[in-house]
Amino acid sequence: AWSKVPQGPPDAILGITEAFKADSFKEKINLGVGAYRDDKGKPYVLPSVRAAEDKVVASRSDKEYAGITGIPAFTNAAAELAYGSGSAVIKDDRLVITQTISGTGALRIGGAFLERFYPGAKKVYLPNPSWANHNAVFKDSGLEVEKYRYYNKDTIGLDFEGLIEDIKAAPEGSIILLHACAHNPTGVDPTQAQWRQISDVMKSKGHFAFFDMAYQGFASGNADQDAFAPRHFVAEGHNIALCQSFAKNMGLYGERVGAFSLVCENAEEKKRVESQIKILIRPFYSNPPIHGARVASAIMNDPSLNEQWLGEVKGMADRIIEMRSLLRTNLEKLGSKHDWSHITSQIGMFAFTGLKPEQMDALAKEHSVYATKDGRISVAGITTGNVQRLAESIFKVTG
Ligand code: PLP
Ligand code: TYF
Repeated sequence: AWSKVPQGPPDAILGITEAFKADSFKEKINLGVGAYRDDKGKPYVLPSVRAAEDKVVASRSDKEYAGITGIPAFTNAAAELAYGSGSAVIKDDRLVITQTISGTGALRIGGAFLERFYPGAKKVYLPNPSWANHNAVFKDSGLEVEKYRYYNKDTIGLDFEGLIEDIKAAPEGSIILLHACAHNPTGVDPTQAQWRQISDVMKSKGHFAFFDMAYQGFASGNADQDAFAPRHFVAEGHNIALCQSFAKNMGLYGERVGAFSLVCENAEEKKRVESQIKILIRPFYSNPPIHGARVASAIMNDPSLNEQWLGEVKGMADRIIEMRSLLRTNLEKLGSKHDWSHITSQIGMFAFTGLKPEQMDALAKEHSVYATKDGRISVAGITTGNVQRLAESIFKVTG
């Protein structure tokens, strides 16, 4: 039956892990996939997650199905984390929120809801560049995908004028995808002043803001600060969509814990929208997995565990900031004549080095340093033990 099925290409990001594994060099460095590592280069399970997991196991809960929209104790806490405790949209009962299969699942449910119900053109504008999977998720949801200018190659920074021009030029009522913080892959975020302008322009055009927040807490180390953009949009009257992932900030990657929410006009609209979200999810997977959501819920609903967790998120964010700084100073010490200030000004898990595809190839072939061709490196893969060899390798391929 499948004789006509063509061979597909491997995933650009996950393929790097394969190449890394195949390399026998002892000091090889994997800066491909965006997953946090400790300073020994090992995956890190947060102590707060271990403690919450112990609580969940000790509770000897049954394994009954959750409802279609997941575990309420989890989604309620996720909403407070994203929108702020005491947020008006929660109090006014106009927020629809559902548990999802991590951030990707949130995007996919959001895509499907827009495809079915968005009253305007079924076209979503992504920043250029964006997380590679955005394109695939929205296309598979039946939406058209367009780009708006975001990154300026020459400044290795934000092309703010281009962004505003493109958002202004998009037809009224367009769907605009925004990375809430720690833009992947560039690590370049708008400032708060720029977010305010983006909000104003989008309001004047009647655009719909669709936020992807995969790194809350991971960018600055402060979860409230990282949620500035979606909270500001809501305060300005935007009825936003929001995707949340707990993969990075709780290190729950494979547990697939996330949420999708929609701010509605009022409680009556919320009820209608919620009913359709359920109808949409039911044939997808009926209801979400429970274990990871129970763990996240145990953390967020216990004040002391919650405080511990926020401290651990800050610890991860701080280690990344320190590695950025070490990489930059090592490059400068080697006498590199390039300006590496973007390595420390960028934010979040990734640095967009500005290295060309040929230079990335040379890094892999000659130095066993693996990362994506676009020049993105996962700073979370840098350690005090490998940063010097990394700097030397980058220095050698960039001259
Ligand atoms: N959105 C962005 C921008 C991401 O970088 C990621 C993960 O790398 C995700 C969403 C979703 O990840 P997950 O499905 O593991 O939560
Ligand atoms: O490194 C990145 O940008 C992500 C990592 O299910 C990732 O693509 C890998 C698997 C997955 C979600 C995100």
